[in-house]
Amino acid sequence: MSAPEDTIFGRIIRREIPAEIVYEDDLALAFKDVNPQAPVHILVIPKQPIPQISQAQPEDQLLLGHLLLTAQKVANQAGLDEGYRLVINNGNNGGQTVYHLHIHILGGRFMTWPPG
Ligand code: DGP
Repeated sequence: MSAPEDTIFGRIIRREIPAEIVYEDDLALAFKDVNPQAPVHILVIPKQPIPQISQAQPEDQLLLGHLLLTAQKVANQAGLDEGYRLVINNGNNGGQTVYHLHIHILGGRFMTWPPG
């Protein structure tokens, strides 16, 4: 697995490649997904890279809480008053393709269940 610093998201954090950034603070960045699966599809990532949720540690507790509250804030900012879905894909069977932890915010349409 590549070092987290080497993922495409690390390059977005460092502004080496462009992204439509919608929110930033000291700990987190949120930007529009390049391949949207819903009218609103935003990714929330920690600036400190954790490869995947299964590798998070007890000391990441505050950061993980911050990411969820950031997702809430960004969803509100995007006007998703009718609801939205937060998704974390983990590992190969979870459909994870970028190994820098990210929360998907999906909204702007009804989300079917179960997901694929
Ligand atoms: P996942 O499959 O959960 O690892 O989701 C990775 C998401 O990242 C996927 O929905 C597409 C998105 N993505 C991949 N590369 C880029 C990129 O260069 N820019 C942006 N904005 N999104 C990207």
